[in-house]
Amino acid sequence: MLAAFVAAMAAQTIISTSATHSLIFPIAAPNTTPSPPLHSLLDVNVKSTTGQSLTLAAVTAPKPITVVASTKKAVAVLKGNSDVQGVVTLTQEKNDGPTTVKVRLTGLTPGLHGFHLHEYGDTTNGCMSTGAHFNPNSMTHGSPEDETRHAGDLGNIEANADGIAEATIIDNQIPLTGPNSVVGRAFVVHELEDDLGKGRHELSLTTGNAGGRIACGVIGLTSIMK
Ligand SMILES: [Cu+2]
Ligand SMILES: [Zn+2]
Repeated sequence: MLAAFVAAMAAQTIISTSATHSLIFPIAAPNTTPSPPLHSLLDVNVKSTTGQSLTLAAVTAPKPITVVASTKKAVAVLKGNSDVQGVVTLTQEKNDGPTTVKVRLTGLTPGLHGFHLHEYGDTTNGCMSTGAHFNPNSMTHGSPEDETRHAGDLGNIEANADGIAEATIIDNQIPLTGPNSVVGRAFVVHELEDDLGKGRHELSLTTGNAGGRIACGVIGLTSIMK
């Protein structure tokens, strides 16, 4: 009851320019439907005078609130100058937790293909303008299991005889929130296998010598209900 009262008082403070003062049902703001029963969730949408909306919620019942708001989900649709195409989804359930990446690509040549998260979500010049591997910690190229790696180094995906690659990758360096968020960056799938920094080629420590960029897609937020 106390929590509800505090919330109601807070709401009253904000809506006082547009609603009459009432200490009994101060939450009866103009755009709310009949007052919810006091034992249920109180969820009051309040329009402030500046037009911003604000949600106040309080629970008076003993049951705990289930917090789902921290889950983030994103998606990238990969295409390029080839028959390769597919969809990659990313889900991060906790702000500091790992991101689960689900990949499904078709049209590949059978075998291994380098799969990276590149720095920019810029496809003005096709996959070439997505920049280098996402590398916020100024590391050299490696495998996803290595301590020394680009954050965007996700290793290889393997296409079967039908050219289909399906993979689930769980990684700690590609969050959907915070300063190193990968939302707005891009996935790139390559023509060749990524040598994971061990190929002794001059490109091994920058790109894994994975060859051309055959498809890419920009990461954008999507509904967590999907
Ligand atoms: Cu790449
Ligand atoms: Zn790399």
